[in-house]
Amino acid sequence: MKTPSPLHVLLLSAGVACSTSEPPPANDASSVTSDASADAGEPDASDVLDASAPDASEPISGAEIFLRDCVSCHTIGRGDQRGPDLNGVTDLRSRQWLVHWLQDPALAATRSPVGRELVATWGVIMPNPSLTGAEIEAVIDYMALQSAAGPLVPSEPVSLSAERFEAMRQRFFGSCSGCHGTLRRGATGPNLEPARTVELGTDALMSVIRNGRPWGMPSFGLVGPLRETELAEMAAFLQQPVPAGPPFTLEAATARWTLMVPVAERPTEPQHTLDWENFFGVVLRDVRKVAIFDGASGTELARVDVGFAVHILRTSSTGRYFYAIGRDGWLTLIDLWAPTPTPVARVQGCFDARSVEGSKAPGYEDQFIIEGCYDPSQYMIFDGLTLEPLAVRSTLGSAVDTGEELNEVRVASIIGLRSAPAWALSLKESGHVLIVSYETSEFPETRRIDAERFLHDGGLDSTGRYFMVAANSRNRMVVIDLETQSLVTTFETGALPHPGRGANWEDPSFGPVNATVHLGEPKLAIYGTDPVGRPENAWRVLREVTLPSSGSLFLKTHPNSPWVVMDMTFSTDPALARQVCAYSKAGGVLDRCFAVSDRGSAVHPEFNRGGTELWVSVWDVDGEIVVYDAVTLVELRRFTGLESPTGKFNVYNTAHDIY
Ligand code: DHE
Repeated sequence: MKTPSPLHVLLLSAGVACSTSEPPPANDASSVTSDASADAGEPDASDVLDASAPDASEPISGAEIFLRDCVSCHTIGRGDQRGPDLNGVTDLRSRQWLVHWLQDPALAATRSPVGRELVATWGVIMPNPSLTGAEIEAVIDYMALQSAAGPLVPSEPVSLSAERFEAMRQRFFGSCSGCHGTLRRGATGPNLEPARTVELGTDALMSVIRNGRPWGMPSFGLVGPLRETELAEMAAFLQQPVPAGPPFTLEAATARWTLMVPVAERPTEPQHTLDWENFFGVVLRDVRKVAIFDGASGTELARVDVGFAVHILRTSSTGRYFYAIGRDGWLTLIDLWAPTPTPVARVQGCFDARSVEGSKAPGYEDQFIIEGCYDPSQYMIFDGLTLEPLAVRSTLGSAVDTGEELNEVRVASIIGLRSAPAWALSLKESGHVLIVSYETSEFPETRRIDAERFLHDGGLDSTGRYFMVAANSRNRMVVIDLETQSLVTTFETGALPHPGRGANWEDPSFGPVNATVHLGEPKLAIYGTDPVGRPENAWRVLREVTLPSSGSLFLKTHPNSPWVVMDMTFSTDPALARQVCAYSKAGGVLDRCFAVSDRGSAVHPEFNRGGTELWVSVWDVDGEIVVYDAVTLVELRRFTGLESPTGKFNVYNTAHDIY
């Protein structure tokens, strides 16, 4: 192997790096012959899959390469998967064609008629397996031999002790359940219940987990956290029935609630002279901490311990408090008026959570907090100043489209309305937007708006009236009118839209617009948001801009910056994952993409309060925050020594929904 990353090239479409090697012959479609053995030595029979374990000192065999890199998408004799069944492929294509294809699929896909046809049929260019010449010969020999020997039967799953089953359950919870669901029914990622995983088989599961896939699945075996021995254990775990999770009650939350600083002991005005509305909270994802920076001086003011793999921060309506939500459901309230930012209360509302929001309606500022849970399917409401648990409700219900009763309905994004004392909750599996009122202590659910299944992340338009949320595995954006509390429309943008909170600006031709980037294709899609002033443009894609890669997570802008800036964090090309791109609002074009660092991945652009600085995280164990001038995009400074910095949240912009 030339590199440790056999599947590290993406490639849904444009922006694919080109190679200089020769393309397949132009007449390859007609040159398909049965010449598999013509110019290669006879394969060794031990290359068929049930061969005994390999000797580490021996070169890797064709069978091993196939199992390691190819079975995630292909079978031999067991039907098409993500890619075609390769049974008899060596009879169908010439050896020369296969060699060219395996050397550089992107080049072969553009230059050869068969390649073009394959891309049109399968909708994706095969990732480059990065094989040496000898490995290519070996894998072609193996495909011929296995086709002759009969269907490739998946390996038996390894047996799991109760202890290893529990370890894999925890691993799944930590790394996989966010996309595939705690009950493995699928959402952003596909269904992983036994009916499907047993059919896929041990080898295919191991290969996908090890190498990732171009449409957003990380390569967990190559970049962590799974070790090679754990791949087999995870593949075995996934083929077993899904373990049911226990409930999480209000009493359980109350038992886990700690009030460190009672309200009466908190200051009534800021205990420092700093511009606390320009503080940034930076998530240090893997070390359970949030770093708080003074945006003006760049000084790190505090590092606060919060939950396991802390996910995001939100601010209270006034901005005085940061709310930190961890994937383990722990919620921490941090007081920014204390002499140094200090945690003042902590509580756990469920086992697995992603979202949190405060009460924002006039007269209710900072009074209540809601936590949206992934597991169990519920939300919990707390007192906004003490975190005392007040109410818990299940979100279980039926799907908007099929009416099927669901046993998992996770809470994704939450918006605090300003026009009414209520929150809007995106219910992922069922496809509803739920309106929960905090006008009375019963916290009634006042509306359940039918929207679209698999709701995920979203934000407001510049007026605050419309909530635009991605139904990402439906490739659509959903628009909710928060004033009438009803669905406006849904519209398609591209493969797996992922806007974060989106970005609002004035397009010179189209008026007020918002936009999303995509996990599944290299595209920025820009759509109109003004149904009153520009009804002809509202809720339709007006501009599509091609990015160098898919795998984007977030985009941001600020009224004072000429740029909309976006990342490509989950690009399978590590060089592109380190870049961000800047779209010119005035020019209507992608102006530039640039590397933020020589390591890790660039993630989550965020502006300072005045819109004069742009902050970007370098997500790496040896991570950084890189600060740019928000007009010139010249680097101003770098904060180093940060472990796995991901999201960062400016107090003023978060409190006032400026993005
Ligand atoms: Fe997030 C927002 C869920 C993985 C960083 N993420 C959100 C929201 C949801 C969500 C529902 C919207 C919250 C809201 O607005 O109320 N995130 C999930 C997942 O289910 C998923 C895909 C997988 C998982 O296992 O958690 C996931 N998220 C990640 C990451 O891996 C990221 C990049 C790094 C990390 O630290 O976890 C990440 N998510 C973020 C950030 C936001 C976010 C920074 C807030 C964006 C903003 O600008 O407000």
